[in-house]
Amino acid sequence: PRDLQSIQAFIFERLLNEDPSARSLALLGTFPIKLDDHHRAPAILRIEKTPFAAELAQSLSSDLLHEVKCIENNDIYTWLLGWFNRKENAPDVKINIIFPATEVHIRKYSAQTTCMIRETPELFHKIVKPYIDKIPPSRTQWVEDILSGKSESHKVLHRDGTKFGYVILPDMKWDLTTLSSLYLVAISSCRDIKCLRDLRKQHISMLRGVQHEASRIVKERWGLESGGLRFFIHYQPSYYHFHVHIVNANYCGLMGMCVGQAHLLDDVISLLEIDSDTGPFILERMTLTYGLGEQHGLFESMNAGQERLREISSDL
Ligand code: M7G
Repeated sequence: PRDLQSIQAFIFERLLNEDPSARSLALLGTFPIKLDDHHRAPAILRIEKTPFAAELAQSLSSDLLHEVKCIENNDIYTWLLGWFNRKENAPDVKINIIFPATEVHIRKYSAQTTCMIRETPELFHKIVKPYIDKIPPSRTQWVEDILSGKSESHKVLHRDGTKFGYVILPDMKWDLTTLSSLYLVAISSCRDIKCLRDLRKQHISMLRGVQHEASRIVKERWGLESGGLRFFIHYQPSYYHFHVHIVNANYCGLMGMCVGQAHLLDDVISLLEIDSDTGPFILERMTLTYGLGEQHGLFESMNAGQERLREISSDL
């Protein structure tokens, strides 16, 4: 089958696979062996969306988009579905808008080389902690708006109001419909936990609560069985207000799921279980290794710190 007419002779039997990260479908069906249509043989059709051409950038504002539907808006972030043609079909694109975007956003979304960094406890205290402490609160205004109920309140799936409480809701990365790419986020209501390094034994029940409640909700609402979710924590995250990523376990391939940024929640809980009650604490004492883009605000100082460590170890 090489032309439109012979491809249209495909009779669909069943879906073999749906891969949202590869933007592809694998279909099983048949094609006629001869033109009479009585003799058919199995055929696999793998349909893949072609990559965007850079020229798309010019036509987006003029003639390309036919219709959009806003999924949600929070602070400076808006995410929408877009149609290139008539709206009866499934949406062609999901569009995320940051407006007004800061210099930090521009750097985050720019193509860049990643370098692996070994963050010792000393480097954390000397470089990373002061960096986190200097971040303006406006960077996590969207989190405050979720916690206070000002934004996305109708999307909240669970709210735990205890001392180490949290809110579970759909992540901005999700289109709210494609189960195979289901993506939720659990946001802690405790502002003192900035990142992975701040987790202590006392937070275990909150972390288990997130696992338990998210699994229950996802089973009730979307029918995903337990074991169907991957829970992880980013280090370094983009936003220093503690949160857990909750993703369909079969959804792979996003950059943020790589070793070198994602830490499985179960592994973190297991570390906390053997942690000390009074300190020194495991997550403060560990050397954490991660990939850092050269445009990241920590890159220059951390890279210089690494160089110094390399010089010291070669002197020994
Ligand atoms: P992260 O590990 O700090 O950084 O995760 P990342 O964005 O590099 O992954 C923050 C998570 O919160 C990400 O999964 C974001 O998609 C999600 N997120 C960010 N914002 C600004 C929003 C928002 O306004 N609403 C919702 N629901 N999720 C958001």
